[in-house]
Amino acid sequence: MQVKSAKFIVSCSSAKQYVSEANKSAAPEICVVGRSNVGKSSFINALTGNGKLARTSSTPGRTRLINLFDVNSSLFTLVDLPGYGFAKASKAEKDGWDALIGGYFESSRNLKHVIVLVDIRISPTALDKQMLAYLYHYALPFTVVATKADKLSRAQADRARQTVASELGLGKSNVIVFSSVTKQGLSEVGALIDNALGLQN
Ligand SMILES: Nc1nc2c(ncn2[C@@H]2O[C@H](COP(=O)(O)OP(=O)(O)OP(=O)(O)O)[C@@H](O)[C@H]2O)c(=O)[nH]1
Ligand SMILES: [Mg+2]
Repeated sequence: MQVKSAKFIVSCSSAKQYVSEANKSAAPEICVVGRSNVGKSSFINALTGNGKLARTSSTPGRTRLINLFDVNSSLFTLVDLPGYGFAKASKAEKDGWDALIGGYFESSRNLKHVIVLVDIRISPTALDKQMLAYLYHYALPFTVVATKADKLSRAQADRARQTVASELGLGKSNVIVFSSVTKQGLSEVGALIDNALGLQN
């Protein structure tokens, strides 16, 4: 998969709004989930080769809406979800995010694959495990991408990949080592998306 064009479509503040937007297109969807500040928006920018497409921030909890991006003129829609587990969020904010994320998974009809981002330096949290349990429950195919690998040496990253995989009960091959800074892992993610979309590669 080579990204030729990537465009922001719309931000949705409710699952209802997402449904009405999604109904306008038959494009398959790939979504990105993960803990707040893990690097979801940076991942989308790295993948699309557009550093300014998704808004990134060093302040956790930046993305508060469901953001839709068109890739290669309806080849697929990339979905940037708000991060979970932002410790400083109020109860009302947390409930709002849960409703948005849960509402998205329950109403998405064209979702082909979920990319679960974890920080390669941090053992997956209870919330990451809960997310995986949720994805198994709904039989949604997913792959774990361990990002920020540029913060570790190659050897450390390889060990960390093993830790992340075993913590989540996955084989090592189900965890892609990635960095939005160095673009390490980009071709593996591209191949994964090709597969998810049923494209030849
Ligand atoms: N070194 C390094 N920093 C990264 C990487 N990915 C993201 N970051 C940094 O991590 C911070 C958070 O990145 P975002 O992409 O905004 O994270 P997010 O998951 O979208 O965050 P929320 O929308 O708040 O949930 C920013 O300061 C990024 O520059 C990476 O691969 N390597
Ligand atoms: Mg974000």
